[in-house]
Amino acid sequence: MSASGKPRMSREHALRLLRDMLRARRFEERCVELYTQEKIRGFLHVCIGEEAVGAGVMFNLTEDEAVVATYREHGHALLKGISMERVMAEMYGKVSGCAMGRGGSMHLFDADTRFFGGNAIVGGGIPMAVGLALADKMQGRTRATVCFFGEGAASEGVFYESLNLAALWQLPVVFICENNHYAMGTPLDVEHARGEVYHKSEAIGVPSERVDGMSVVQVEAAARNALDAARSGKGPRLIECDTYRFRAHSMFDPQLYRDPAEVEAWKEKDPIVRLADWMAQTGLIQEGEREALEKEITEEIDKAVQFAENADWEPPETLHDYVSLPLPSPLAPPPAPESEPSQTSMREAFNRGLQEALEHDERVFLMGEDIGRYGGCYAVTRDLFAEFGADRVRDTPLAENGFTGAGLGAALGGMRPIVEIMTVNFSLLAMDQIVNTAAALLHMSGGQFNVPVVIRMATGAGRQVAAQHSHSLENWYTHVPGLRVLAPATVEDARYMLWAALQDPNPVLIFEHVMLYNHTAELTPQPQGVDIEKAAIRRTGTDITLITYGGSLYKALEAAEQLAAEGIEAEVVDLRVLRPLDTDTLVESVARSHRAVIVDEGWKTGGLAGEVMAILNERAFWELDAPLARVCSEEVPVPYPRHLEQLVLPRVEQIVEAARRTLGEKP
Ligand SMILES: Cc1ncc(C[n+]2csc(CCOP(=O)(O)OP(=O)(O)O)c2C)c(N)n1
Ligand SMILES: [Mg+2]
Repeated sequence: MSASGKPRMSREHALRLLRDMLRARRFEERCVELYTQEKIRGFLHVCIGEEAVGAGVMFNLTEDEAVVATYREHGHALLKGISMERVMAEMYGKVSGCAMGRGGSMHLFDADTRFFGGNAIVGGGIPMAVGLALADKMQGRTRATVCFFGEGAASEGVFYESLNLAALWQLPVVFICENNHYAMGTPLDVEHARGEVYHKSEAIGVPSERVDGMSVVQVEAAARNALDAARSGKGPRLIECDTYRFRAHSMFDPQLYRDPAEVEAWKEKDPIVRLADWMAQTGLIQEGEREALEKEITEEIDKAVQFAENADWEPPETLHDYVSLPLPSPLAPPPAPESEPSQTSMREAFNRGLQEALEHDERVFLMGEDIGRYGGCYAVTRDLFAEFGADRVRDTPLAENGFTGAGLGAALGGMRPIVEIMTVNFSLLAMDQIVNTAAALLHMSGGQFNVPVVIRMATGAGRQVAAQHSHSLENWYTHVPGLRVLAPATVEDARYMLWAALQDPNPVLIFEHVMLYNHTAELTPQPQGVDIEKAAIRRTGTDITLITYGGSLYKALEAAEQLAAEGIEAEVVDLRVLRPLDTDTLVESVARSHRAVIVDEGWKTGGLAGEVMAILNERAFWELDAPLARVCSEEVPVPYPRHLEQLVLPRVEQIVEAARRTLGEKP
């Protein structure tokens, strides 16, 4: 603003803002047409009416500053610098699109311009932006990350969790709330008890302001200040842009919830008309220039449509590409393996793995609740805070979805975060980030964004902590393509799997059974490390195969000893890697023994044991001499009293009995 209070702006500056808004507007108008022609399918959410926000914010961004957006992000994607051709091809679902056509309208991505999506989970991108900013701060970079979301997202818990993290850690992130007064058909006064989002963020500790989002000049000025603050180490900022969408929420929306007169009233504030009129009045735009601009944009759109029309569909053969990236082969050996065998508890083994990773890879940091000052709720991270400090052993507030999302954002930003979630029951609060984002991102982005995050958590029952701390839900994660799921059950795996997991370019979940933390055995040094791809045969035998993992391994081994006393030699296979399953080892073992019992602390219905049985049915049916059997937990929430808890869990005598029964069956 000039001293007189009137905006002062160069001709180029104003022309670019006008051009940017017009590009977004005309592009989306064409998309609406193409939608009615069924060239574009799925959900289509246009931001027509809201262009001043994207244009104003993007104006001052540098190419390497990251943007995280929503499903209403065509304008943001174009203005961040993705070519219109690639965006349009993505709208068509063609392989030349900016996400290989796999994402469509709601999932635009581009690694070159650091456009991280396109996120169709309302609020889902907010912690990712926090993590990207955290990675920049930890790596000493002075750039900002920008995160767009609607006022609807500001009702989600993850909004509060993420802003709190950004404020606590003073991260260089600028939050842009596009308050368009509706979340689908829900008006602002039904969404929020107090409609101004900036009050909420201010209360959290993020300096915030509200601007007229129909004025690109005001948005741009506010964004410039916020970006400067973020870049200069002053921490996060939030700008709430008061704006309005002129069209329906999506193409399926008959707009029953709002009065057409209200829409017309807002159209009077059209940000494009407003800027263009002002430019005409002040002589910043000359006769004929607007027409020339429109013509240039129409030509660009025509070209983009032509490009999309001519582009190819992804061939079916590459459907499975980029579900996961391959592991490096060979894996690098651990940098500091033990030199001598020694009696070691699983807890110590995990701790040493973490210590080694922190010491030998400066990108590694730990993040989670009570992992630092408290030493970890199961004391796995004990002493690491004292050795590595608060930055690298980072205590978080109680915010599973927020800090897990920040972890994957930090992984995208070049770090190697190890996120600890206290127990698998609590990980359900973070499932959105793990399943909807971390696991899907690589495929959804057409191979552009992999998420090398490691997430550790305790699992299992046996400590009388009842129904909300005791379940074995790891098999829920084994359902999800894109994740690697590990279940170390020996001291060697506990000690060395982490180093391998950190080399995985994909998200890895490590499940640590609570009853194994005190399990102590001689740790045999593994100078080459351990693999994270194969199951392990922990005991050989040819009469029957007992297949298990995690906390049930030692029950299966004990059952095998009891069976041996009866002259039955059981082979015990430790799955170790729950996804992707090493089916070859299972099939080979069953081909030798012809009988199998699967032992799984999860519930039977929909569980991992059933999956293993199905695989053996598909791949080893003709090797079997008896029906497969399984021993799982009783189908009840785990109760508190010890006698009942023990009754729920797989017991050695049940395994022995199942094996005997299986051996008694005649083909
Ligand atoms: C977690 C989640 N809940 C519900 C939806 C369905 N949904 C999609 S958009 C939307 C409204 C979001 O409103 P807002 O955040 O204000 O963004 P706007 O659409 O207004 O730009 C809803 C409820 C979703 N995609 N994700
Ligand atoms: Mg909204």
